[in-house]
Amino acid sequence: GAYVYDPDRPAGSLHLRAARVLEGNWTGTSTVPSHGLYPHQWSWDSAFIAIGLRHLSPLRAQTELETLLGAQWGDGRIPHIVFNPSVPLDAYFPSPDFWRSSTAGRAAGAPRTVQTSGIVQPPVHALAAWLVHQADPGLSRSRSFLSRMYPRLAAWHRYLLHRRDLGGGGLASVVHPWEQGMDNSPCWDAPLSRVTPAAPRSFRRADLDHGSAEDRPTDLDYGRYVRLATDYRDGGYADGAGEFAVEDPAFNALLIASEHALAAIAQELGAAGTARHARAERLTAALVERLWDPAEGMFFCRDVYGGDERGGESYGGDARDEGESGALGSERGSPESGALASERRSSESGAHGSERGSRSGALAPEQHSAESSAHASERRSRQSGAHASEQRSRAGALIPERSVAGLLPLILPALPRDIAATLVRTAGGPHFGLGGVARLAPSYDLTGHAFDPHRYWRGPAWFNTNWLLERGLRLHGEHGRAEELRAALLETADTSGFAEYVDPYTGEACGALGFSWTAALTLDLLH
Ligand code: 9WN
Repeated sequence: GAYVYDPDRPAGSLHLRAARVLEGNWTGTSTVPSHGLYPHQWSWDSAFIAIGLRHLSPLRAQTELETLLGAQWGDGRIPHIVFNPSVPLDAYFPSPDFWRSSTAGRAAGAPRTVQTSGIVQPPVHALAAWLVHQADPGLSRSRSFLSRMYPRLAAWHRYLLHRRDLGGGGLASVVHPWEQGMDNSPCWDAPLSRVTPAAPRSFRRADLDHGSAEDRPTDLDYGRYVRLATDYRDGGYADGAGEFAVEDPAFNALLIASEHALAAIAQELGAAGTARHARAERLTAALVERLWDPAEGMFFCRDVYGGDERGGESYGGDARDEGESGALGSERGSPESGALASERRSSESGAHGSERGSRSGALAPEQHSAESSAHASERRSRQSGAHASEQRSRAGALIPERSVAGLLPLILPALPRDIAATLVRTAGGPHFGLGGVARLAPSYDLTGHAFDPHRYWRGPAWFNTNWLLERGLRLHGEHGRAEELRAALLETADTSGFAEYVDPYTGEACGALGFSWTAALTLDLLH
């Protein structure tokens, strides 16, 4: 698809420079996040990229999502990486020979012809597909874009809401920090501390060839990432057997927002969207019930295996090792309050640990093939939707770390008004400094014990999370704050050279430059 340049925009404008970044990162069928550090296709990157690309070439935006969903597994999962076979194996770690999707993933229905990872990333895809459709409904209809995407997106949500309901409370769990997308967030420190790292010499990090070591996750983090991924692979990518399971507010909020989008897609295709909207509302209620902390005024992650016999150690124990800073409330400096504290107390007293049976999940038989009609999958998902609520839930424990993930449910239309108002206040308060000391919302608590303004997801500000906050502010009528954030995003994208992430105070560029989702979301904000 040819690029559509607006002749009214001056040459060299922000719009043009953002478009050039996407042009440079386009491979012919999809867009790399950045050629050096991330030379393949990434799942949630592609969703954000498509949202920007739709303003330049709706055809490319559709193709971006079609390529990704073309690598979907039979069980419904959308892999977090689709590998480009022409890129050398040692350009990125872990490479296809680590994941071995076409052999190790056979039982889970991994594709035979394309190599992928076996984990997932946040489900932004239905939202992206709907926004891409809206950019050029005529083209979309003429290519049957939505009717081809719908059954795949429905199978994807079904996978997450059933196979991944490891806590039994209706929400999806991530089984690896890479799945949530904020790889080294301090939220993972406690659950990761129970994972024995893989031997440092058993793998070679390619990321350090491109990124500075101070900005990237540590070797110890990588040892644990490798261990979790290896165990998952060696178990045939079957769900429910791993050591790590976390219910994350951002991952689930994106799933719910995408469920609303899927309802809109179903309606566009002539089916009823009401059941999906209703399910999205039920999920919003489950999110509030399981992850909202009224005293802290934000959402927290739930460590599904935290504080039970499986993990062995409850928070407050000393499961962490060599020089890792504590993720514990007692080391946090501030006294705990509210639900978080009582949650911890009950997990320490071992009140929740005996319900392991709920984790195996007696679910409806999976449909292994993508369905042919929107109506059929709508009906089936309604039927299977009944099963999740019949499971007993396990409590686990909330993780007392403030991540920007805990603000992102602001994107949800069915969020109770008082919760939305509280989130807006928390975003502007001392922990996130939005509209105050911070230029953009940091990935992690400015006052947190693990805060580092340059280390990846432990403090720097990212454009995708801030773009989501901007949307959430607008959705809940906070137009002034949204406008301010939009202006800050555009300015920072411009001055940082479309950086991967920035110092939240100064806007100084970190990580890769010419990063695709930064450019794509800039374009979206310009429209
Ligand atoms: C692991 C591609 C991805 C993003 C993630 C970001 C980073 C990969 C890595 O890059 O993760 O998936 O190698 O660090 O954390 O959010 O999707 O841009």
